[in-house]
Amino acid sequence: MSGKNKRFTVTAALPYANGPIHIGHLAGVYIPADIFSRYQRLINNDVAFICGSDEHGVAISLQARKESITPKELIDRYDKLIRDSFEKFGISFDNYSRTSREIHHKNSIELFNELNEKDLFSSKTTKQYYDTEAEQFLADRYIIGTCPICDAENAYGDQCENCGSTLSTDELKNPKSTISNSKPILKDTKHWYINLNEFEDFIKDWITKEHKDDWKPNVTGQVKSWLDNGLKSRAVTRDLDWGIPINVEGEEGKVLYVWFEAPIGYISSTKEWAEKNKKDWSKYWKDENTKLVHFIGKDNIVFHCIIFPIILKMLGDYILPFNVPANEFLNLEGRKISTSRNWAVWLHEYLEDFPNMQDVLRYVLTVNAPETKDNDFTWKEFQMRNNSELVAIYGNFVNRVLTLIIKYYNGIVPNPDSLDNSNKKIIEQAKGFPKSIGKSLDEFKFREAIKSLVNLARIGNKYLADSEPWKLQKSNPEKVKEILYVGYIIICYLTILSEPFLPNTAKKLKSQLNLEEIKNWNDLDSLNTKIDFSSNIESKEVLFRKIEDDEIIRQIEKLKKMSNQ
Ligand code: B3M
Ligand code: ZN
Repeated sequence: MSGKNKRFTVTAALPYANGPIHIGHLAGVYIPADIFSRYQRLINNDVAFICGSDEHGVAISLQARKESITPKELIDRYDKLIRDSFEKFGISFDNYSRTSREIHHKNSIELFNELNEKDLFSSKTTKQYYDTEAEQFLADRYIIGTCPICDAENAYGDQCENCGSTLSTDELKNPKSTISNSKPILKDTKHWYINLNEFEDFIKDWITKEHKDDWKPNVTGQVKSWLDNGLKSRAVTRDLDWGIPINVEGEEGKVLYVWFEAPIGYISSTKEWAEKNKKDWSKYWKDENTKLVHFIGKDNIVFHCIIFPIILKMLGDYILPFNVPANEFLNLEGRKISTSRNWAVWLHEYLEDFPNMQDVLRYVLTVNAPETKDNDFTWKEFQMRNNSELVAIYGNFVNRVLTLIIKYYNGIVPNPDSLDNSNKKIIEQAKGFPKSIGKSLDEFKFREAIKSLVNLARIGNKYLADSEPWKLQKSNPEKVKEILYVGYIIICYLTILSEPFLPNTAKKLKSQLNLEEIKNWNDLDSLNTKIDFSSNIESKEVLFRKIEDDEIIRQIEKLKKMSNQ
């Protein structure tokens, strides 16, 4: 466990406000970011957990055009849906902003002008693809063609969804406009460029040397392949009618490239939070003692490990990311999750279909997270993990101990005068879990951490089965007191250590066990002084209910029906 009042700025990728949140987003980004932030707060560290809706870019304009509404109407609808579903799911952002807000427009333009006035951009006129029918330049997703890397058809101008490569429009073969389907012409236009190539050595030293051991290999590997191909200059402006205008005399119609300003959105959202909470935002972005951690999916690695760090470096007095623990992708029932093909489990629909079962989805998406390779979510496994792990191990252990305490002692936790060596050993074992789980979380190993948590419940179950207190009630009541005291202590550890992963379950248990006194993990060191041996524990509804086959069949049928539409 780190702790001792460190400061973290934790960012989670700003979701595009052009569609709902699905389980791939949760598994890849938002659940690990939330677990990490909750954990750091629980060991007394200062955390700014920052996010917001990403509301510019061609992805927004295209979806609005598809739905025959304005981009503003689109982002207002999805910003609200996304914000509400995160809130109901319990992602504990300190601030969730949106890049259409004035504070971000102002902040982005200030930083663009600062770099422009330092002459750190090169502005040049080049030939860009232009659609003569739609009478507009074709940036990013306004153009498709054959991917120069993997030859996949329908690669976008900025990214190939097949091989994940980040592209520039002029690299596409057989380009076609996604607006009019016509073959575009080349036309002169002026843009502002960052010469990434000038920072190649900086990136190489910073990531492949300084962070070769503490960054995940899937991240450093992707950065290395980018470096092997050589960094090129990239435009930070676009000819678009939707975005943040650069307000340069004679250059009307030019906006900031969404990937230039969206990461700056983390800073804008921090400023907004700091203003509301009377904090100094610069402590979270300019103080060398602050650790900046970006939670993202693998398709955003280049922007968070190369382009944004170079922008921060150019600005001069900003901190660089301490870690970027990017996850791989989550598939669904063996197929890639796809918003356009409606092949997804949407968070807002899950919350309706499985009310008050946020922790079950948190659990399954953590224990099965695509941390080092793409992974698959199936409804069958969702049911199996809930029934055989949460119900049968975690819930069963807690229920058996509390039922016996209520039955034998009317809910008053027994407080034996002494413990025999075997019982002392079990408690010592439980005492080791905060450190081991904390180490896994400090290293962004969330699967390992949550498996260790369930292991603690397994140890409790085995301890109870081996001790069989129900057989000793008459012959050795003192021994029964020891056993149920030890069982209760294990439940206390399980409860407090569950808070980052299963916050709703932890909250229920803390209230049932009168453990509200325990505010953080360090309080576990003086657990006995925090236990109220005078108040009764009452029996409450079970922590986790069984999920029946018909619920899963319904979900699979719904998925197939929705995707055939
Ligand atoms: N809006 C998410 C994506 O690429 C993108 C992240 C921005 S983080 C600054 O799907
Ligand atoms: Zn490709």
